[in-house]
Amino acid sequence: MSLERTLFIVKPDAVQRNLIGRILAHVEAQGFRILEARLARMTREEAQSFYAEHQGKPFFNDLVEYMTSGKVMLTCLERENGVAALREAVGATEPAQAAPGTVRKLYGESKQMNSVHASDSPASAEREVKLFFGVGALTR
Ligand code: FUP
Repeated sequence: MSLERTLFIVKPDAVQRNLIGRILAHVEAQGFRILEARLARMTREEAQSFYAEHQGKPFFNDLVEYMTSGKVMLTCLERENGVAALREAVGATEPAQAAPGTVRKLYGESKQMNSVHASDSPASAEREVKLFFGVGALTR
């Protein structure tokens, strides 16, 4: 295992409910280091590009609408085995099915408003970190 970087986003529903601090404290307590962080409202183009793999699915337009509905907290996190470890810390897409103690179980409201995003593979992590923080965030 080695240090890995991954993209973690506190989504609009959680930002709106004042959960940024609690959610970042939760992942920091599990050994993730915050390398980059920026509060921003995604543009429509950014959200469409970010979720390009879901283009054409029935939930795509609603998903883009939701992700651009308010500010998100964009972060790049680093940890040993970071990509898989963060997916485990975040839990299943549907909060009702997420394991106890995971971020989505604790804070998620629905499959769409599930409070956070975590990259699903090393390749996705690289693409997503680059999209929001530039290629330099992968090495510096
Ligand atoms: P995840 O990797 O857990 O974020 O989940 P997916 O990549 O499968 O889905 C991306 C986002 O699309 C989810 F966070 C929520 C949304 N989604 C829906 O709103 N409805 C669905 O049926 C599936 C996903």
